[in-house]
Amino acid sequence: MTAPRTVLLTGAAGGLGTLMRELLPPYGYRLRLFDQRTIEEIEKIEKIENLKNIEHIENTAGEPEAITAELADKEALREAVRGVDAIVHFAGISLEAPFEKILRANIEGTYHLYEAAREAGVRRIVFASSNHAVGFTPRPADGSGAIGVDTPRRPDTYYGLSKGFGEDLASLYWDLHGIETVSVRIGSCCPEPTTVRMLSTWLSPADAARLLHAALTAPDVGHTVVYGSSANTRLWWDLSSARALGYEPQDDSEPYAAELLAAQGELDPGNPEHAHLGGAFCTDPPQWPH
Ligand code: 15L
Repeated sequence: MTAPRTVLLTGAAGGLGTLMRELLPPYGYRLRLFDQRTIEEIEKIEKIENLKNIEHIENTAGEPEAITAELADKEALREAVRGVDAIVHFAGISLEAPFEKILRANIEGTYHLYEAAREAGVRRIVFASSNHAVGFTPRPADGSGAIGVDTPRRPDTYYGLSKGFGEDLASLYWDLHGIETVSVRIGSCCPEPTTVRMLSTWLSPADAARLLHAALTAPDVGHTVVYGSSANTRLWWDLSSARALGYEPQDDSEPYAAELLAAQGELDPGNPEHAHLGGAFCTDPPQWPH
């Protein structure tokens, strides 16, 4: 696939979106930003026009443009996908929430996005799936990276369930409509690991950008599922399908291990929170605040 130039980034004002707004453009992408939050939260862009409930922001050379709308807004989505070469789909609820909210934001929202992509002829999507699609999978005792992408889905929350739906939707739109997707089961993407669990699940922001670039440019991906982590010494899952796209992780959480283990201790296999890939999502999931 020729390198996509213009990429729609949904969830652009979120945690991951904020990191990738900075880290993706150096790979040569021009980002179009999409988020339901007020555009003031998206920096360095200038408001030029209001149209109904869609805010169109900036369109001058070299700067991104932005649209503030919900994924349920089909008109806004049509506008957002027009002319883009690919989509990176981060938007939605990224923690646990009542099913009705997950249904609207993650399940219906992702469906609306794929429909807009199909209508506009967009050929490649990178979907932010999550380790929580398989969160109730028992964790390996070591860093053998033994959990493959073919492990049966065992969602740990409605949130994880919605990520499984997104992966299946991607599979359907590949088979039916020829839209390619890389579904990335992201581990824990943050500047530094802050828990012992994250020593296994951590995805450094720089590696996240490397992985997204590989997912956007690898040829003939059809629908490919990959795990999204750095090359952690204590990795639980298998990165081979990500590496097959050309992803070469550069970071490892191990330099943080001594301090985190001294403060928190080793994971306890007898503790249900520590016994599964999804960690606390299996026992007391963090709740979406909105
Ligand atoms: C996720 O899917 C969440 O969106 C993120 O907030 C983290 O909790 C991450 O998983 C994780 O498992 O650490």
